[in-house]
Amino acid sequence: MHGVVMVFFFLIPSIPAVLGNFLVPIMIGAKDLAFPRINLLSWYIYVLGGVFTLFAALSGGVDTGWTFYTPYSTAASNSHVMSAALGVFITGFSSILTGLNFIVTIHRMRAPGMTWFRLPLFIWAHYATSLIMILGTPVIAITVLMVAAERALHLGIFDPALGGDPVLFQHLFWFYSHPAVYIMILPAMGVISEIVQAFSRKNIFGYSFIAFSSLAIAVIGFFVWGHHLFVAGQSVYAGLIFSFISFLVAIPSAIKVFNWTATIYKGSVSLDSPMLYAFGFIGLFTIGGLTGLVLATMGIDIHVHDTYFVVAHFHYIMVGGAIMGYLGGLHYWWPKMTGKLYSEAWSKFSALIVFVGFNLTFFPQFIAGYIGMPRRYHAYPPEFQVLNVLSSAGASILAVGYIIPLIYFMYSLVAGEKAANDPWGSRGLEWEIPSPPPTENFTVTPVVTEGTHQYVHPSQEVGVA
Ligand SMILES: [Cu+2]
Repeated sequence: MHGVVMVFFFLIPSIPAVLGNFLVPIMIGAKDLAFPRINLLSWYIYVLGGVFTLFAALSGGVDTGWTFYTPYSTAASNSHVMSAALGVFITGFSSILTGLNFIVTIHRMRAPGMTWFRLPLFIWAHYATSLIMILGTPVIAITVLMVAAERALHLGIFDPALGGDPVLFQHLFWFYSHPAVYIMILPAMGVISEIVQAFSRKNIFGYSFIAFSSLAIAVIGFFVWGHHLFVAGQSVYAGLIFSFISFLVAIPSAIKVFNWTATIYKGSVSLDSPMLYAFGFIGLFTIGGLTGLVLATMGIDIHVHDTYFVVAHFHYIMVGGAIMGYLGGLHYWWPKMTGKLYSEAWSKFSALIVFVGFNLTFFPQFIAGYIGMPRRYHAYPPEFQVLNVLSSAGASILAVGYIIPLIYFMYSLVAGEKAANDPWGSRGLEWEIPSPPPTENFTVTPVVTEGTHQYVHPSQEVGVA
């Protein structure tokens, strides 16, 4: 249930729904998304799906794991698979409608002068994410529908006794769920591109490489799903090809990491809390990405398959990457969204706590997994005890790191100082309108003459507006 809730109801919507809905129109100089009512509809659909899945969680849970693998999910033993799967099915439409809304908005609603190559990199990231949402989400929706149909009607899609194939489910599931990793990480990458420029006082190094690497990740991401089936009886030749293509995804990801680093290099870097999260993202995402290459290597994957090594790897991507990006973005745009400032000292402190707690939680799991601790077991031999205690201690510290922002953000809403239009001294359309922005964002449609983050070198700065 942790996996179902976190993947489908938190990580996938977190940045697009919270930051994207707010920022996509502003950043391109538009009054709102192209279809505001469909946007509201996608919120209601999300809530409805959440109700079904929460019902499954509260009434006993699902014992299949978040992946709903057959034959567990089609066996009659656990009745809550139906409502959990229905929740995922319903919420999928929220993703599809949001992706559609973003794509139409970015194509049709850009202000005069906002050409494709002046778009903020946050927008490119959301454009690439939207493509995956539209192309991938229908597949997971149909797949969970087939599981439900199989359970109810015994059609023989996945049940070998009726002529079905349980591995077919894994193909369908990962055809969506690998690209879904990029639905979760690409928006975070977009956030990091914005933060790195703003807090290094430099325009991005290699704009078009970052923009196109988002599209490359979205496209290549659809051809790597077989790396989840290395031990599922897939042919060695198919495995080799999926392994090779998985290695290819590392290229656009590495392009981003190198370009962010080159942007920071010789920049006028200030270590405000959004930038601390960006540093966290770059380091932790790199560890997550490199261990992804380890897992994409077939021989090693057979050794560490279904161990805590995998758990550690994807949490470095999902938490070290996506959530670091989400928190960084939330801290960066909070003054814009609410018109209120929060405590800089507390936010730096909690960013540090999150970083320490995160690493203490998940780094020991690399070791535990490598020496053989399997996933999804509640009990383990004594030699894994120390590593598990470290993980539990880390998780407690991480929880503190998440609770502190909850407190100072709420405090800032009530008693925070008023935020100026541009509290960070950033350059971009969202920083030229009041905080919080008025309804329909702009009183006059802006005319765009340059890209975002065009900073002047301090020696040429005439005065601060
Ligand atoms: Cu994958």
